[in-house]
Amino acid sequence: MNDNICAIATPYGVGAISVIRCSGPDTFSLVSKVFKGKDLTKVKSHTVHYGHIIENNEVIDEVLCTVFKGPNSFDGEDIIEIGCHGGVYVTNRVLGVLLNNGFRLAERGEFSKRAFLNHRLDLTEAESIMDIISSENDIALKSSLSSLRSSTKNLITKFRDKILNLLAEIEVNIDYPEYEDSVDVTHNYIRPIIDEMIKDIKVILDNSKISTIAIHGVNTAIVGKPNVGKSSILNMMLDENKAIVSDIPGTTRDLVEGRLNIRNVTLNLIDTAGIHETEDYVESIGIERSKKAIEKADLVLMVLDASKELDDLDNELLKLTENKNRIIILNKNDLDAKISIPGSISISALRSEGMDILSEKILEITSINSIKNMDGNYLNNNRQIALMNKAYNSLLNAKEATEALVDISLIEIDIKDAFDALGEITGESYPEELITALFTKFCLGK
Ligand SMILES: Nc1nc2c(ncn2[C@@H]2O[C@H](COP(=O)(O)OP(=O)(O)OP(=O)(O)O)[C@@H](O)[C@H]2O)c(=O)[nH]1
Ligand SMILES: [Mg+2]
Repeated sequence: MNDNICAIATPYGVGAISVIRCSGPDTFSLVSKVFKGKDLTKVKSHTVHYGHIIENNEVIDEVLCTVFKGPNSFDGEDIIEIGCHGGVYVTNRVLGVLLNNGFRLAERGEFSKRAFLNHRLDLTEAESIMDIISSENDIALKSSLSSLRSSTKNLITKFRDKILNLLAEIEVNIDYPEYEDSVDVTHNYIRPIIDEMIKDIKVILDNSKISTIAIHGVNTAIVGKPNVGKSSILNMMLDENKAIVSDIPGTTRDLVEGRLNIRNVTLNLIDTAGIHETEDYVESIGIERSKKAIEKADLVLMVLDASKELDDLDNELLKLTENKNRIIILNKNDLDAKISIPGSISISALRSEGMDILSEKILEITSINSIKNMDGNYLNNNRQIALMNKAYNSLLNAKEATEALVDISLIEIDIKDAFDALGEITGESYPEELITALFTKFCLGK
């Protein structure tokens, strides 16, 4: 049995209004005790009522109460949302009145947890609410909204149903081998079924890599030798003088970061210290960081000075970044060109020329726009992706076992593991303590 909880659901600070959310079996009678207006135990669901919050005959605030009767509410319980004036002090006074009159302060994510436990939402839908709140671009918002409308749940359920069917066939075969109508579950029978699922899941995992980058931003490192114009390029891209530019090699000594959106693609840009041999201690630390930034980058902008011949260091850097998702930028094209490299782009950061080509190239290489053709066939949440990977590996093990002709009752264990991992994504097989840990990552009042 749930108790009665309340929390401020709007951000802490001054605004026009604040909303305090109350939920639990006695919500209507408890709020009615402190609300001077209508008797909220007698009003219709989904209606709004004007009145005052009162304590010891003193008016605390003028409010609007929105009433939702369970189970047709966010968390399936009786809910009242009190809209009061949006000052920190007055909101806390109203909250205090509720706490003095039978409500307990909700924990983080407790409303969403109740919605999950009352089967109003599955885990993917609950997570999508937080993903909507933290969305920073259109792709993130759209994919979280579609997840809230069950796209992820349906995706997972499709695989779970297939696996369940296979598990049932295996079981029938083991338990009733004499039963004539059942299919003969041999290694050759189950292998293609597993193989097809492996292929389908691989597509989802590959798509998810792209969508994750699209949602959280492409980690983009600008790298190259000293003085080639990396900081100038950062400034050009951000359209501000964020990094110091000078003709002294070694100007940038530590990472400089910036964030920008190119037609819905978010880039987390890092300008790095020019890489070269140095005796200078501080500079050498910066160079170490540059190398780490290359390792972590989803995209490397490899900058060369077009007005100078390639030297050993350029070649070394080209080699170092060759296996990365990379764009080679020949900067300083306002000067006489000494080099040309197929597939590279040519710009002048000094004159702010070339941003268009650079943007096009970035959109092309990150394949982020392909997300439009993925038709919801991806996951956008790291927890979900990790579990999908687990299911994938279990199915790979199962497939290998069919090839090695391992006893089918043993292969069944791997298939069952995949089934459970997928169930953890939607919350159908998720331990209680993990549920609690998960929801504490939510906002207060959510
Ligand atoms: N002619 C010309 N000069 C440029 C261009 N881009 C940058 N520069 C100049 O090149 C010099 C070095 O530029 P920075 O942007 O500081 O180079 P950096 O790669 O960040 O250098 P470090 O931080 O020392 O590694 C400055 O004098 C810039 O004005 C360009 O497109 N054309
Ligand atoms: Mg620099």
